[in-house]
Amino acid sequence: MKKIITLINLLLLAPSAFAANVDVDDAFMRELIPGTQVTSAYMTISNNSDKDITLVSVSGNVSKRIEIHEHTMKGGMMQMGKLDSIIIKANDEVILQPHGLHLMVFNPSSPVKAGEQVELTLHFDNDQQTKVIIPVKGLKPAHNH
Ligand SMILES: [Cu+2]
Repeated sequence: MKKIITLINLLLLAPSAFAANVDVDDAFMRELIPGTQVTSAYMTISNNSDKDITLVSVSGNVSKRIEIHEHTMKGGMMQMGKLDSIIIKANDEVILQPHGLHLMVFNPSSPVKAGEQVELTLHFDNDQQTKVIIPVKGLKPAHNH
């Protein structure tokens, strides 16, 4: 029943949008580094369908500008570049993680502190989209033991 309500909400909000057949796991946004206006977000996106799906953009409630980025090594230097999209192959997954693919979040409208939750919407080709609520994690991993 819950799933039906979610689908109806999605249709009411955006009549042309359809929920994408993907799962998002291990998602989090990094706390904003003090003194900067940029942070990043990571997740694993699994495509549960028999067709390739393309992530074309990401929007969120804390930023008007979120870009898909990748890190690459060039001449021994780590460089960061913007991607237009990410293809997630049929029944496969793509991992966004530190030092690899990531979402770059520019000029967040709030400080984005550890413990908060933020909302992201992943926009795929064919008007499909998936909304996720993800936690904000601190700059350093917690060492509690
Ligand atoms: Cu980046």
